[in-house]
Amino acid sequence: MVNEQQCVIIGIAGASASGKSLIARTICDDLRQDLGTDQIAMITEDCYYKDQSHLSMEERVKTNYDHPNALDHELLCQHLAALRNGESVQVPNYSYVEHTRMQESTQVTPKKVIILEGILLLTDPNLRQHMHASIFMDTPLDICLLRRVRRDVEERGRTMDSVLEQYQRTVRPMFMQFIEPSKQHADIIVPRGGKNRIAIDFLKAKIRQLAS
Ligand code: UZR
Ligand code: MG
Repeated sequence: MVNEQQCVIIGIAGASASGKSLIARTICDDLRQDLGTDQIAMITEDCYYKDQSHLSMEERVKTNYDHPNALDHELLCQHLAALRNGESVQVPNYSYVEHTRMQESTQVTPKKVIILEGILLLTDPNLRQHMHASIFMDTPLDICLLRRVRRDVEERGRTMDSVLEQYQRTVRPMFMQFIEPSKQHADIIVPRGGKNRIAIDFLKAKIRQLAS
């Protein structure tokens, strides 16, 4: 737990396609109306996948993206420390199609509230130290898989075969090894998914209180 009141950091973790981005976006959109448009930002752990521009496409496809080592958590920690210190940061842009960091980045200025979302956020003690509260999306895995197939084919340039192969090879085993055990670190566990309205309202109320 951190004590500084000027920047409230909330972490949302859970399986791939469990509704993390949806709940984070909903909370951000709703809170923007009360806190002011410029007072809340969402940061996605996916932006911190390591740069792989030095690798061939063939090699990039083999990377285990569901393992903590695929992520540059150190850079994310540095960015959180900077934001808490009142400094702006450049969040890398990541391409799921190219499987690497893009040239451009997105500037994030210091905010009252930062909502972090990502599969492996709660596995890292250094990241957990930055969070005022942490949430785990406990959506049933069959629902996550259904949503993942549709999303990765429609939005992330994949074939059905590649999504299913990746699911069996890394997504499910790494969920069991790293993500599910990280649930023990969450303050709140949200069942059913990103449209759980009561959970959203409770979280909004708590964030408002922390930010006031
Ligand atoms: P969310 N991922 C890729 O498939 N390719 C990449 O280049 C980077 C990430 C996937 C990753 C993980 N893994 O399951 C998912 N695989 O993105 C996390 N396999 O994103 O939480 O939005 O589902
Ligand atoms: Mg997401």
